[in-house]
Amino acid sequence: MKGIILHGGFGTRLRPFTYTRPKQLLPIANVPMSQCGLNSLKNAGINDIAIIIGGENSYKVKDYYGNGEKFGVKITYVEQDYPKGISHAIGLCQDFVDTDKFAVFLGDNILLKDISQSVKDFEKGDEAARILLCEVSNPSQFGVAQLSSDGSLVKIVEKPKNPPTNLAVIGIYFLTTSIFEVIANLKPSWRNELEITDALQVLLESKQKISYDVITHYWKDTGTPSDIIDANKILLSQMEPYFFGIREDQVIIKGNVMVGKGTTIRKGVTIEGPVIIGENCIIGDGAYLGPNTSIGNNCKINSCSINNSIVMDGCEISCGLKISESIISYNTTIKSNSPKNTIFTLGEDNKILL
Ligand code: TTP
Repeated sequence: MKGIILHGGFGTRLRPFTYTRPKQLLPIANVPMSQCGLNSLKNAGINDIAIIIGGENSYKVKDYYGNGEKFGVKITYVEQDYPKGISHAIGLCQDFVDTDKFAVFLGDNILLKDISQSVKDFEKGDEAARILLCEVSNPSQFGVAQLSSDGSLVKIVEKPKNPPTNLAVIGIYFLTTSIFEVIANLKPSWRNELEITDALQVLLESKQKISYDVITHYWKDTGTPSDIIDANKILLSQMEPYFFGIREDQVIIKGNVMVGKGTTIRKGVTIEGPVIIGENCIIGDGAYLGPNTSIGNNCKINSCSINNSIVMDGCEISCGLKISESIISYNTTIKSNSPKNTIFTLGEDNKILL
């Protein structure tokens, strides 16, 4: 079986971060979110993977993943000229897929479930597609599965006002080449995209079988900043502690803390896990790093408190502030001698809540 990871899209809900890089490269627990999909495919024995890229910053995806060797897979890049929808992106992979069955992973989906069994069942079976469903409390915001009395999938309803079930269709799809003919004849939706739910619906209407697995593990479609903060918390809670840095005297460390090499934790710092700190950071002078916090590589953090937050590589924060539920992008400096007199040099769409 082959694999496809979707790494394109607009990423409008994640501006300003997506002005400078594709959202799927944003780090969660210090790893680009799309690596969750790549690892998941690889763990299920899928090593031949196409990554769909698009937009002027897509070279950053190639820079990171390269030919896949470092990650133990073989990567082919497929360019999408404009985000015309998930089905459009899949349709571009026909040559790559050839006659194989294939798994599609949306690069912004985090799933803490091994998909190996679904892959095995799909490989053995004769169905046209297999999907994963997850119970959600707000089904009206998703594509939702409608099931018959014998439990078979009869319909997928997009963002229903009156949801037939609370089972959302998540962003991992197992498909056969029969989808390509469907996509070739698909009409764009009201938002002018070729939708995956419409393509699956056509399969169902032409009496082709779609099987499904209901997952009960953590799943998140990380489309917004609060989704990313939530996923960061969950991924950190799953990590085993390690400490490759230097710890001075009078440092308080509680809970699971992961510290990379070359990082110094100075006297007087308190860290309350789960917290991950990357390599070559200096955490000093009155810093408190609270639960559910990821600090990237090469950061300097002094005299402030940070919890439930993500600070990316190369940031310098020394401002006496309590920072919570925040995402601070690469190479940001926040400094202040007095938090009341602040000077900001910020790009578009930043949100500062003091
Ligand atoms: P979405 O999150 O639905 O769309 P988006 O990425 O454009 O974001 P926003 O709504 O905030 O503007 O996309 C789901 C996944 O599919 C995501 O990983 C991006 C990817 N994608 C493509 O690769 N190509 C596309 O044409 C589209 C629409 C999405």
